[in-house]
Amino acid sequence: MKRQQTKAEILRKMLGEDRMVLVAGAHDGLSAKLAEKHGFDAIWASGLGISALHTVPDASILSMTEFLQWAVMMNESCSLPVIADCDSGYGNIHNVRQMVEKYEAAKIAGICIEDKVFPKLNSFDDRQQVLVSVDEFCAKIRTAKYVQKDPDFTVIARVEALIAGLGQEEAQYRARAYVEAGADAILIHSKQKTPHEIIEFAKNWTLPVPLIVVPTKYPDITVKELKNLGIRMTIYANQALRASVRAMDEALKRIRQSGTTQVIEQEICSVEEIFNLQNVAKMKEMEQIIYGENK
Ligand code: SPV
Ligand code: MG
Repeated sequence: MKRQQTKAEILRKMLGEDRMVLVAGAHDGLSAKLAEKHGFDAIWASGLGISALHTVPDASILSMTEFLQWAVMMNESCSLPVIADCDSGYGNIHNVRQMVEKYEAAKIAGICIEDKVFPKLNSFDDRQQVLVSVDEFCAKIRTAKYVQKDPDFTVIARVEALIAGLGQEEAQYRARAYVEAGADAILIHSKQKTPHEIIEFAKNWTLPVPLIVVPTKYPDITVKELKNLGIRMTIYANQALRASVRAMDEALKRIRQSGTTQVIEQEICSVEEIFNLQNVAKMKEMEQIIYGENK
């Protein structure tokens, strides 16, 4: 019998293909399952999303164990590989070691760490972003690569130089150093309202290591345009989160305004749809197998 591919293998293979890998940001099992339903290739266990669910800032407030717990929930809720957003690695190289051991043991397909200090701030926070030195971040990447047991486990290095306003040269310099340190892919992040920074970065990228983008602030760009720039993975990090907040907010407001749920009944999903997402059919199937027709 053919051995089933691991999720780490699936992710690594996708990153090696000449195509755009589409990743949906998720914040729990339900959002991960919906991303799978709509044909995304992988899940981004979003730090912003998991923090938002707990109504705390995306600023290293939750612990690594809490982030891991939610990534595991996503992993178990769908068959897609999960890339865990591991912020700045939850501390120094010793924290990175613990993190890689735990995430790998939990069958998370890959992790992403960013070159910011710990505790971090979300990239769109308007306060000054502080980066660690290239040497310090390279040591974290080398640690992650040294610690991983499965060669397919993916380590993504995220460059925040553009976010911190340090310019293209610094971004390229850092990205190259991170590749040298062993990164399997580079996530280049930008908070500009147009994709000009990403376009310039991608045009100057000559290494055979995949580039990843998160087009939150420059939403006009299409997958086709990103593909033409040589980008290999696009992460829609928080659209499902934002959509769900808007939908819940609207529904609750309208119930209070009108004193009945009838006004929104046609716009919200049915209880049956929830049952489907909960795999109730599987439960019934099990009863059939165990108890047969005439229980
Ligand atoms: C996240 O989803 O937590 C990310 C992407 O890291 S961003 O919010 O753009 O920093
Ligand atoms: Mg994050």
